[in-house]
Amino acid sequence: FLEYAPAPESQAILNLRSEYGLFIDGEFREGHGTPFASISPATEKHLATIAHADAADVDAAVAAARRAYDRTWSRMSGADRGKYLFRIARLVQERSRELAVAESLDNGKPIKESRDVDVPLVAAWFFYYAGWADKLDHVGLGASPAPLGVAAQVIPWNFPLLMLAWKIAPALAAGNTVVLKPAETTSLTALLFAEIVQQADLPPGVVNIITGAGETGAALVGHGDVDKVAFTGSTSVGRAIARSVAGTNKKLTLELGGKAANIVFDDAPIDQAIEGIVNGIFFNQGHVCCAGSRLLVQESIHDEVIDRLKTRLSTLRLGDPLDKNTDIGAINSAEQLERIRELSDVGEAEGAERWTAACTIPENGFWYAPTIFTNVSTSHRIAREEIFGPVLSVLTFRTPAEAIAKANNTPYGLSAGIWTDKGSRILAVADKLRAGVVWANTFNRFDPSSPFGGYKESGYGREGGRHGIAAYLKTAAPALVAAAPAR
Ligand code: TXE
Repeated sequence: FLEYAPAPESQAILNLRSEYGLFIDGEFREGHGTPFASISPATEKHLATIAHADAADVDAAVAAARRAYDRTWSRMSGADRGKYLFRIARLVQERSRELAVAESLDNGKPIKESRDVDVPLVAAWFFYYAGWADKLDHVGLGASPAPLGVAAQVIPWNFPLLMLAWKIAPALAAGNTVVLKPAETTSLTALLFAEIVQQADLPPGVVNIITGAGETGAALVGHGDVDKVAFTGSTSVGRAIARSVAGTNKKLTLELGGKAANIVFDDAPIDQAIEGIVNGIFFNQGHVCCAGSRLLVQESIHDEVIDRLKTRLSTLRLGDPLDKNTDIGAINSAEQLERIRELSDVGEAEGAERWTAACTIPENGFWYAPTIFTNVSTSHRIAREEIFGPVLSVLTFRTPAEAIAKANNTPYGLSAGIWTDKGSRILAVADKLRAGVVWANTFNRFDPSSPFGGYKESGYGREGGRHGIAAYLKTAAPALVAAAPAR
């Protein structure tokens, strides 16, 4: 079962195995559930068979993480934990080409994104948190902050490897052990990461990767011996997880959906803004929780911006994710394609005007051409619900106050963008936006030192920076202060 047998589809580029087991206690093993297929969304061809973890496998993974926590990882110095994380970061760099190809094959995203964005950021995240590990120890009065214990981590399919890094790097740096479940349509790179964990010689059980669908995730986050739950995914599953964790001692962070406003004022640097709007919503086919999916454009420049956007979108190349000239890759799954189609049809039925870029759609696979809706109002479903696809809803405003009111008129609050020439306006508007991240004259920029997370239905807790590591630590005991003797 676990023999190293390259799958025919990808053997020329990658040494993918044809079957992958669960990664528990430092080794790959069979799951008790029925294995499932991983397919390429661009071709619908079979990539590999993936093991399915049932409740007994979840138990075994959590037990392995607990043993590793008690016996090795929580007892190790921060400096030693840091060395392992640095080693992982370097191995990610060494295997970056292979990881990028696997990510594009399995997820459908363009290779220029997985190669230039996803994989480099994965390494950056491990380097950054490796640097934190020894800063948490200190000598002298007062306790060092303590890890929480075993972390259960469930991630989505839009940035499979990067979301893994966001979850695993801070958890390990802080001294926790982890059981992570990738999304069922994108398990491959998490399993390649498990190989890296072996190569880096991490003590068995520190990182466990279990694969499966929603029930596997539910069994993991509901497990009685888990101390921390971290989830990124849909708001509905986030709510179910919050309910299952309520009343337990588990700490919880949730990173959920978004409907970000990208606000363009009439004094904006227009060439830069057009690129920022395109990057904001069409990067990764719009499968981005912080995507700039609502364009709020000042009325006086609306027609010019829309004309220029249409011209720019007509130059985007849709197709083979492994072609380095591709701008728009495949939609991750048939289900997601259906959701995008349904909500876009609702947009038209509600009276918005649809424009679609003229692209040749490949015969097989799941594809959606870049689409813009104009004449959208704040009450339209396409202005309120996350489409999670390459679809932009355009609204207009006249004054900064109206822009702020419209931007905040959403159940979400993950991110926002402001385009203007005036620094004072950036500060004044950003201050009033109820969003966890506000980009000014840029969009979708990520850095491991910046905290990322949402207001309202976008979840709670922050990932990245010192806030991200604090989410995996018990509050440090107060330092002892010795009183001066009374005279
Ligand atoms: O997400 P799910 P789906 C949004 C986006 C998208 C929609 C549906 O709008 O169209 O959600 O996507 C695991 N207990 N986002 O259905 O179901 C699941 O196996 C524990 C936004 O794919 O939330 C997977 O690993 N885990 C988002 C992960 O949760 C459960 C990213 C995410 O799947 C579970 C993804 C359960 N009961 C979707 N049910 C973002 N914010 O980035 C499922 N899972």
